[in-house]
Amino acid sequence: MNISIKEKILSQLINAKGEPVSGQKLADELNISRTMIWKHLKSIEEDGYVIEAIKKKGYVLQSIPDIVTPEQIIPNLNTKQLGRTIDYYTTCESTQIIAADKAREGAPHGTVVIAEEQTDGRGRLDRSWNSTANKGIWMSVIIRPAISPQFAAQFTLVSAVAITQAIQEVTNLTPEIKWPNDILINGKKVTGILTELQADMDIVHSIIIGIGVNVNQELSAFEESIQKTATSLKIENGEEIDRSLLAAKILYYLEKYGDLYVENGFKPIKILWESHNCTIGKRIRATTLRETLEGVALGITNDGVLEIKLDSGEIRGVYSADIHLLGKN
Ligand code: BTX
Repeated sequence: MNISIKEKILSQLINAKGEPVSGQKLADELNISRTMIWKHLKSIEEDGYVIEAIKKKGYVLQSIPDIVTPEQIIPNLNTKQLGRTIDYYTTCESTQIIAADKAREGAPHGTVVIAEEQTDGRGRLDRSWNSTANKGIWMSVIIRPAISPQFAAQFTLVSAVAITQAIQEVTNLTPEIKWPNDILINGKKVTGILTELQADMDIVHSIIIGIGVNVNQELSAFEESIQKTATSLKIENGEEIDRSLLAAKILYYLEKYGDLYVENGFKPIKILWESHNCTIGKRIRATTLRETLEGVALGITNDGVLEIKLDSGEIRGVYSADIHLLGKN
């Protein structure tokens, strides 16, 4: 990874955790003049960081802006490959479109595209995804696992488990997973996952996992049509959440469970998924592209397929559907 001088200076200021960092020491270590250090510090301040200069001691980072730049995410990142290359945008149409292009151009496993705002965020089946500026995590992760294309859809479930775990760790909230790709808190959607595949018949070139997490929005930030069904982490626990920390944790668990899945198959993920799910045992309506089924969700198979027991007693497996929870059996 190519780290710029500016990123190196910022990283030193962040790692100093409020202690002064000497300008001379920075200049010596980075082999540039004090004037250049000062210019980089000015540029860092223009990005929203507040830096105090203390005579004879150095520079202290007083506050950091709420942004999801690589400089903010990487110090919190505990991964081998995921998020080691981060492509950051203040605004874009959709991180998913940029990531798809990058994947075709050969971007390495683990590349992340992240934006403060999406003007045309996408959900499944070309639905739109509300992506308010500076309030959520809107990111697409390019992964290149050695699996057959037929197993790629299971990465939606792997991602759901990873995001749930990360939210739980950072906020103490208890999210639930509604099969296959919704994460809910108190029955409202806080996260959407869009898994897209670039593959040939028998080989996966890349999977692009689009992750949208509502983090710091107030209810009024959502379009009226979804105000009854959507929520944010802030609405649920009343506190602002550090988005870059949460993004780093999501990447951590995504790498951990992605590796677990590739090495050991779906079984261990299934157990985790089941422990977080709010679908099994419930009466549901499943709308697939072809039909609408009503019955009781029995569970997921070892392939991640949802089994539904219809009122006729017939058991049907669905691979992809919109699920409406109708209440307990
Ligand atoms: P989905 O098809 O399951 O959900 C889309 C539906 O969810 C919409 O039709 C609307 O009813 C509702 N909705 C829209 N925006 C929100 C929101 N912010 N919060 C709650 N509900 C909402 C889910 O598709 C997949 C979403 C993936 C989003 C990520 S963001 C990064 C990446 N880039 C991109 O364009 N998409 C992905």
